Amino acid sequence: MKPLTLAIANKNYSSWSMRPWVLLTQAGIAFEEIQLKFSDDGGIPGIGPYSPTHQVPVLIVGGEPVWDSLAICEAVAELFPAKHLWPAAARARQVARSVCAEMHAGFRNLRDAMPMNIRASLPGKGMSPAVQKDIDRIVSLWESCRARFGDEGELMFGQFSIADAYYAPVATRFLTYAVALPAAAQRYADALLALPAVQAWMAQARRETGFVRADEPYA
Ligand SMILES: N[C@@H](CCC(=O)N[C@@H](CS)C(=O)NCC(=O)O)C(=O)O
Repeated sequence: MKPLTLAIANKNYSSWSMRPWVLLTQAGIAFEEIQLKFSDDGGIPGIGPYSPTHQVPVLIVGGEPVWDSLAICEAVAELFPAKHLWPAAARARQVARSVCAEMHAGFRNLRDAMPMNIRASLPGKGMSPAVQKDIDRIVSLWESCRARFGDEGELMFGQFSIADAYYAPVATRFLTYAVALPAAAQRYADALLALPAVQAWMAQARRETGFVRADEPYA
């Protein structure tokens, strides 16, 4: 049995599950996956034994739960220091932590109006001035991280880091809702979406057939 087990929900809808799954997969860290399914109201039957919050994602490490996506990513970075999951340079690492915290705590308008729905095509749905403001801030942080820290690759801090895993579900939303981006932000979104782990998650999401009413405001 693998020492790490990650419990997630539907790959089509569960943006918080996507982050640590992409992190572990892209970094080549072996883990066992337990996939539970949302009920129509967005709850997760069967999550009780795994997660003290009754939410996904939850990572089981040596039989003990680590819950909440940001804590999971931090725990994985600490367990696998050789994978360099945060940028190496101190200032880049501080900014990477800030942009992850900003995602974790914010962008509520975007998250509410454009819920992740990888297999759907919903151009123009959900757009409003408040959502555009969230998008403008994301574009600005992507552009500034790329310009300042992105020399060594195509990703937010050059090489793959937790920040990319954190913004992968945003890039899938921009695809689903056909959000127009400036060129540099679009280049970053394309590089992010092209990561093998992101491609794998999206392919599996597209094969899912479960329809979750709570995540389908436009159906
Ligand atoms: N802050 C948490 C949010 C987790 C979260 O909202 N998960 C959703 C699925 S993406 C969930 O478990 N929903 C079920 C529920 O709240 O009953 C994290 O970052 O992991």
